[in-house]
Amino acid sequence: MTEPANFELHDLKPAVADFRREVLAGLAVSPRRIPPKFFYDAEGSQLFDAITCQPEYYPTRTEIGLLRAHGREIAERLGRQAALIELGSGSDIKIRSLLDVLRPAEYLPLDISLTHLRDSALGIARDYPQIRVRATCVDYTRQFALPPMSPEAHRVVFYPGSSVGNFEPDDVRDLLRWVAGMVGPGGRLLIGVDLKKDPARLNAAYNDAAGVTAAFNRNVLKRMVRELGAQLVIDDFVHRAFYHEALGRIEMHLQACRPTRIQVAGQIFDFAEGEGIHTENSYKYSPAQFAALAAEVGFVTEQVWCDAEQLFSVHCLRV
Ligand code: AVJ
Repeated sequence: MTEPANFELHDLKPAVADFRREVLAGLAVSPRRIPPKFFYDAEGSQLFDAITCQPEYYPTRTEIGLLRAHGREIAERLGRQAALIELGSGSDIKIRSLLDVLRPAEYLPLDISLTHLRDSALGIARDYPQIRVRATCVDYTRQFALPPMSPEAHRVVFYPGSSVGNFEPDDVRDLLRWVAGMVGPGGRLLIGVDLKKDPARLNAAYNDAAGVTAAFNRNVLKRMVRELGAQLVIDDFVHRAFYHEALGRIEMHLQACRPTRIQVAGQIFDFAEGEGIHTENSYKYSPAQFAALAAEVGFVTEQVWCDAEQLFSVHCLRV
């Protein structure tokens, strides 16, 4: 099928060499770690989509509920004639509900997962022929140049899904500072942030009964086999996820359930039983905590929407 005229794709996808370098560096330190951005190859993005449908995983459906319930108010806050930039373009439903009320001239989705990005951005270009879709496959945790957009359009950055929770407290300031520059005067940041809550609820969300989160976590090992030719025994690693209340974060690990070894790129990494690889942190915030953090880098909180159960929040910020 030919691509629609209002669609373009910029491919700044990280090379396999970047994955290899970060895996080797992360396995060489103690405790061992692999950054969560490497979950999202084609299979990982599919597994993540499956997570969002699990009954225990409340964030996605709660955020969609907030965007729908407050769509008109959100559109008024964000203003019309905007260029809409989406970081980590995830769920189609979220962005479509925003596009329906915002009707921007341009939509710029950024995502690290190429196939996922292309499929979703192409679908949007076809369904919204008046919107210019400029998709960029990129690791947005590093500095890069945005594709050109009309200078007069005021900019809205949409950062859904509480992906901001993946950043360490120190790094989150750098990220928000960079986003503030992208938003600019007159622009807005609309960001979804998962809330602190009963640990039992959090633990359940990252330990779904169907085992989808476990498969998502272990996919990074499969990816090492597929892309780096690693030799390892997947079944020697089990999924561990728990809420660390003092640090306010979910931690995910791949823990060796027996002594085992990973060979990759000519190097050998031995694991004692119980030793693990730290694969993800997902920080949770209270609305006030997040507003204070954003204020540190110059954001003003205009409005925060939360659901009745206080599970999830959507913040509208300006610089
Ligand atoms: C996409 C980072 C927001 O932390 O909830 C879901 C990723 N990891 N289940 C999250 C994830 C395990 C998700 N974020």
